[in-house]
Amino acid sequence: MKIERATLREIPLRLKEFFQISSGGSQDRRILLLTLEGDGLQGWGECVASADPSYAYETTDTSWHILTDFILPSVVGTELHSPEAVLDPVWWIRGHGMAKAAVEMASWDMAARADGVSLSQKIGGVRDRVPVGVSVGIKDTDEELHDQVQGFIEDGYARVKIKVKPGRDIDMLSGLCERFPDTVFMADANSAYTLEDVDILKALDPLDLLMIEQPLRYDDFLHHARLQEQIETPVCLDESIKTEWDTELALKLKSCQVINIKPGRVGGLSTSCRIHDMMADAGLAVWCGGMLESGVGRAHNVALASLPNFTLPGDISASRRYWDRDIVSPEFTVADGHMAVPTGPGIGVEIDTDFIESISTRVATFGV
Ligand code: OSB
Ligand code: MG
Repeated sequence: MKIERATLREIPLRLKEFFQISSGGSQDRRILLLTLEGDGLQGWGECVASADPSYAYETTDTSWHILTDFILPSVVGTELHSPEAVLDPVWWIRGHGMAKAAVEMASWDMAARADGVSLSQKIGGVRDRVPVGVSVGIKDTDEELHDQVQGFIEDGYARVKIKVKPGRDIDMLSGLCERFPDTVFMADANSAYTLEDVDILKALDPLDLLMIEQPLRYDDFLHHARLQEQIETPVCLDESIKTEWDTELALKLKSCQVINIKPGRVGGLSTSCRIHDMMADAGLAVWCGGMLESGVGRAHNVALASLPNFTLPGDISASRRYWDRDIVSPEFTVADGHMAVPTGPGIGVEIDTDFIESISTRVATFGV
């Protein structure tokens, strides 16, 4: 199968509400969508970069640059022997995993469609529905937070992740655990603490949180290991894990007990599967994170989360948690703490191309 053509589009999508994390926040997402075409087939991918570099160094604009100036001109016109190999022509590009992932994931979708199987089947998924949770941004008041959490509990999410930062941590989380004693909570600090804050993080032990995600620096492994020695709550790494080599290092150093795999962060589904396997071999669980994706990215995430070792609920929420109108149909929904894995060919959802074209702010096309 040859990759005859690639189309990259930027679309603005407005979140229903501002999403605040310790390092930044956003409401107006600028999402890049990639379509690969060849042999009468299409494959879709989404780039998870944010508009600003507050989560990772990549942004919507760096991704556009790397994709249009380097990756797409080299990949279009090549033979797609396997989805893993699609990026071989640009093996020399360092980093930029989010830009690369858009291409890699679109090629998996295309390859699954070529075989007439769902993406989940193509990558070895074993579940027809996956446990899902929700990620709640930082709120100024406990009242606001409790109201929102109450709503998500009513929606049936299997666990609730709370964004934390210094000053919005111990008291806020204690209040939540007291008010909602039957709910499984976890926290995500997006690197807001240092090892000097160990007493704050230790004080969370009695709350029995499912885990604490990325408490320390985005690029740190050693201090996370030192921290894990001193606290009971399992440490989960997000930002720190960009490759399988990062995973090897984290396992060797015992920097974490859990990894949040985001295919869009680690360069795609092939690396995601390898990290999944490495963690399974180490006897450690993984879960699928989210980057406030549109329905295209969400469809990839749900397929990934159907692999055997994704035993913990993912940050894979219903379309209506994010958007007034998603770009796929049917929209993703949650029932009984689970989301159904699409069964149609490839990512298995219908993509609303008319809507996408009508809102695109820029388009770049490569190939005939
Ligand atoms: O740290 O997991 C994170 C969103 C944007 C950037 C970073 C993170 C998040 C989330 C949202 O937590 C998860 C979702 O997509 O629902
Ligand atoms: Mg995170």
